Amino acid sequence: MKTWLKALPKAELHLHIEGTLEPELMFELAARNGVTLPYASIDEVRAAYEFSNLQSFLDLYYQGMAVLHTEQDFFELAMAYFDRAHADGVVHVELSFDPQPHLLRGLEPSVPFEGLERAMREAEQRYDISSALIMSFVRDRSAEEAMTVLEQTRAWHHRLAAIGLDSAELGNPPEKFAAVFERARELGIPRLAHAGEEGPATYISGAMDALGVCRIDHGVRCLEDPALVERLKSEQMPLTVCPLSNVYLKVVERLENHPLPGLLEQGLKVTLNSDDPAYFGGGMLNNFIACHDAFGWDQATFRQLARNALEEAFMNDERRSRLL
Ligand code: ES4
Ligand code: ZN
Repeated sequence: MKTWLKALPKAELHLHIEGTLEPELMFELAARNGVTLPYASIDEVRAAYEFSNLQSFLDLYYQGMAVLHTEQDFFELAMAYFDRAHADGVVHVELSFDPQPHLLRGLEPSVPFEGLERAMREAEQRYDISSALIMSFVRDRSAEEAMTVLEQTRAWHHRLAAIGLDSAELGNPPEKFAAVFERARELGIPRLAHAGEEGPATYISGAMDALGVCRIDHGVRCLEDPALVERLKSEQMPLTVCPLSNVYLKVVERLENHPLPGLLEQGLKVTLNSDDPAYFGGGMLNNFIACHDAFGWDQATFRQLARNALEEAFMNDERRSRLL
């Protein structure tokens, strides 16, 4: 089954590129850029990856990404990810990045954009992996700052597949960003948002109503509201679910208790994704294998999950029909 899951052509729709930073590269970039890390060794970094909730992870995630200084750093980060994704049988990736922490550290917007795009072109040539770029706003910072970043990155908007909304969910409901997402709609940019990971089901309907999203990242708490489940089903709203992430961040106690089987039974359009593979126990293949071990799904179920992702991907239709 593992061999079969590896060969299954997979599209990853929910991936934070800063969350692919492995400790080895973190140390290498820290040394290159003169950044002091609060760890003595790579083992110490890995030992720190014990999370009690989303915030305890985010603290390490923002600290780790501060080693990224140059276009070349972003290129190497993304290329290292593409190498592993290719080995996992991934054929398409939608990588999101958080511009705000990088801009706040003094980087120019061109640094992440140009570095990531060079890696995306290289992955296409080297591995025939297609990809799309998503710019995500940090929801525990102000809507005004997000609006400024949206305007400040105008020169790159034509290269974005979508904008997203991530980081600390509780206390930062989607409505806070209604004006920013309305501006993105006017500019013709598709919109996504994390919702219903730690936040309640109302954040999922809020993201649809106030932000006009075409996809919900996570969405696992939708089962708390049967009317919402009906709506998600009738609209076939994609949910980019991240099984191992939910275990590592204690959204569920163990994968066997994850609502995934219930989401599928309800006829929802679910995809499987890795979220932050360097922090949450591995990439796409590990997520697929963990679901096989926890739920005993057959090949038809995995084929459907992979198909859902290809159908919903930002990908040209000629490539999509070739992969489907
Ligand atoms: C994230 Cl798992 C998760 N949730 C919300 N925001 C994030 N940013 C990176 N990983
Ligand atoms: Zn995420």
